[in-house]
Amino acid sequence: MTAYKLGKIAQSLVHAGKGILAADESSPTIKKRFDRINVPSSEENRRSYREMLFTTQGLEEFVSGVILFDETLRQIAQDGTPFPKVLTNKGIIPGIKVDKGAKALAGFHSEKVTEGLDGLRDRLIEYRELGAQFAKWRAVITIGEGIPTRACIDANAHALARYAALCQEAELVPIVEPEVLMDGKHDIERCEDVTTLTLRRVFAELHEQNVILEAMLLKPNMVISGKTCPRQASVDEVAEATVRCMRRTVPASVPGLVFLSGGQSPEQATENLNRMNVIGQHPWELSFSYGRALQEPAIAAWQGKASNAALVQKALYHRAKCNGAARYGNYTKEME
Ligand code: 5MM
Repeated sequence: MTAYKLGKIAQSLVHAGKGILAADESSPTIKKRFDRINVPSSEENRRSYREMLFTTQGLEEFVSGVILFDETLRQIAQDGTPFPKVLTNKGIIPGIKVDKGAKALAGFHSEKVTEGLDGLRDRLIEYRELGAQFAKWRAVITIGEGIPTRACIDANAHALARYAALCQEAELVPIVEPEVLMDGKHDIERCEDVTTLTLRRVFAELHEQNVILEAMLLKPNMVISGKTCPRQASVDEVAEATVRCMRRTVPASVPGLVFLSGGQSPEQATENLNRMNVIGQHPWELSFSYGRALQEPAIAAWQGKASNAALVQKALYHRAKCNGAARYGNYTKEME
């Protein structure tokens, strides 16, 4: 496949009015989500919950792609259809999380580096055969006293670039996700400084590793106040700071930015995305790749009961629709 064709997939993922559903929670993360509603994280519960999400009627109006976890990519719907086929039948592009998680960075306190490069070339070939058309790798940068260190940012940026190059070689569109966490009491200015430095280092490494920018997507955090910062920045401040930071760091040849929600409430994540699109003309599409901000109300509606399937799907459809409107800057609180 040519870079041109990979670029077309990247463009389809950021098609007007649509974004990505991140349903790639690893086993420990999905367990945390299920624990909150007292539902055991068995393989069947994970399968049936995700089948409800993927078979939501009309999801394809607002969702261009779904990121899956290794287990989910191999699972099948009740009628025997493999999940990747369930999605492509609806015109939704299946993707796969390929990193092996953020692990302690040796020699540094409380910082992490994402692992998973060993054997990645072979895994990517298998994922493509199973139907994935794009991939995702998440790096985690923590803000705190004296951190992040330059060494942590550089180690993660290098791994992200090596992953992205391998994806393009295997004919998968890489989503590059350097997440600066919103945990902590830092203010929005500190988040902007750290996000700016992180993205500068990521794009320098992508360049070094010959990654084709037209054939990838960036999944950044928004520039936002730390969760426990006494002064929470307004929607206008978040939108302005995020757009400014992205304009200073992300080349115009990248087709789209698919923001993560990072622990924002579903409404807050929609409102912030909407405001950025209201600000207007950008060199890239500004879209979403939300996990919690799309799924929180759906999981709450489920409570582990198959009889709640219609409520789960209604909740997911609603959030997807609101974010679809935010892609145009057309979201209003009345939609809630
Ligand atoms: C859905 O969660 C993804 C996988 O996380 P783990 O590897 O920790 O299980 C995660 O990468 C997610 O795609 C991003 O963090 C965006 O999700 P949010 O909830 O922040 O929008």
